[in-house]
Amino acid sequence: MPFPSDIDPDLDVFALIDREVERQTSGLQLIASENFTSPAVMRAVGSVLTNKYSEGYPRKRYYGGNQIVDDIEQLAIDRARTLFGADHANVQPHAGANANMAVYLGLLEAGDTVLGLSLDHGGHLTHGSPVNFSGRIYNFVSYKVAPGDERIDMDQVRALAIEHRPKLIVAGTTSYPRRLDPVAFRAVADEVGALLMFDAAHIAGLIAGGQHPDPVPHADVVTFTTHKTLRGPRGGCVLTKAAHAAAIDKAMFPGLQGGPLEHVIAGKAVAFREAMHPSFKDYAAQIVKNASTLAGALANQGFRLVSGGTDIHLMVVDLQPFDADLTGKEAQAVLDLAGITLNKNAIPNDPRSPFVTSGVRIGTPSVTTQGMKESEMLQIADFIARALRQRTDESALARIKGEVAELCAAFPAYPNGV
Ligand code: DSN
Repeated sequence: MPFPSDIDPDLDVFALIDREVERQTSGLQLIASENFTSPAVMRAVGSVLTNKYSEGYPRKRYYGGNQIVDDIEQLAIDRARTLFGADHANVQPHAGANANMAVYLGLLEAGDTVLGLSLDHGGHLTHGSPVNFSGRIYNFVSYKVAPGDERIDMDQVRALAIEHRPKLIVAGTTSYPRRLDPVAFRAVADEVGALLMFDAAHIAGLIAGGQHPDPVPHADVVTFTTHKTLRGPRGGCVLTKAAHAAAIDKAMFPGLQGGPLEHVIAGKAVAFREAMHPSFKDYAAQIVKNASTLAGALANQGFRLVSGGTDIHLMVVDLQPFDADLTGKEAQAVLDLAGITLNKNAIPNDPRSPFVTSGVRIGTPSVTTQGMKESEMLQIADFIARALRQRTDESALARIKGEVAELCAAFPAYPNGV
């Protein structure tokens, strides 16, 4: 049977995609976990590989016809190992949450004790939140940032590890603006005989680009997503020491997932190759410089930076000193009207609920992909402050949206179209 030629209803989808292209490229994308992936990655992800079932692993599949898919997945594995210097890579996780789930399934028993950063202090749902499978199946104990400097306090991590004797320690964050110290986490894990998992979801691109201490030599397993600072397709990956390879592979399939998304795995292979290019080091360095400049400029506008600033790709901004009545929820909505996309975010010990919050999180991976540098960061801080000061003035917000669109037009994410 041919494909239907009367596809008018489906054209709605493509009209909506065109509108999303316009939204992404005419506004500022400041969500710290997002990026613009390359046309080459999108070509792989949009390929006929989506047609293929390939449960299993290269040369160990359950269905026929996987000769080429095997080569593609092996390429992705080899490139991940080379890029990060890892013993073993599993490139099948559909997402970062699946990568973390496979590690827990492979290395733990239900009820085992795990140490992780509290969600409201910058951790992830899968680091033991009570509403997530991780917090329901395992006995997570949370560490927090210190009340004074709002940084992870390794003395507290050590004290909790000695008190609770976890089987696994999770080092990793989603809204924490500072580097983590893999050596210090390894020392605590060794002292209490725990395994160490490093969740590098946000910072994988910074690690690949030499802008963050490398956790791979120190952690038993490193999980990450491929679509954030690494700039690949949406998905996850697990790197392991050789000793854990079989357990993690078995947990991923058949333990957790069915057929791998080979079109996405092909996109990961492309992205790993792109991240090996010498220009990726410059990209990672510029992300960090941009974040630092933007944080400084926002501080000059009267905002407070959680922990006093940033040394990675993101910052968490406390809105209270700028305007005590302004919530993260309102700031997100107002900035959307001005063509600036970011997300509300709890600050440590936030007096407001996670649905309202007193802060926002801002990241520079996307604008850096567009080629923006320090001087554009000063403009962005100015747009944000002006929009929030004039938040009840619709025409002022429309004016700023026009200025934002002008800036973005000068830095096209996809100069040759998508
Ligand atoms: N949703 C991701 C983030 O924004 O950090 C984490 O899963």
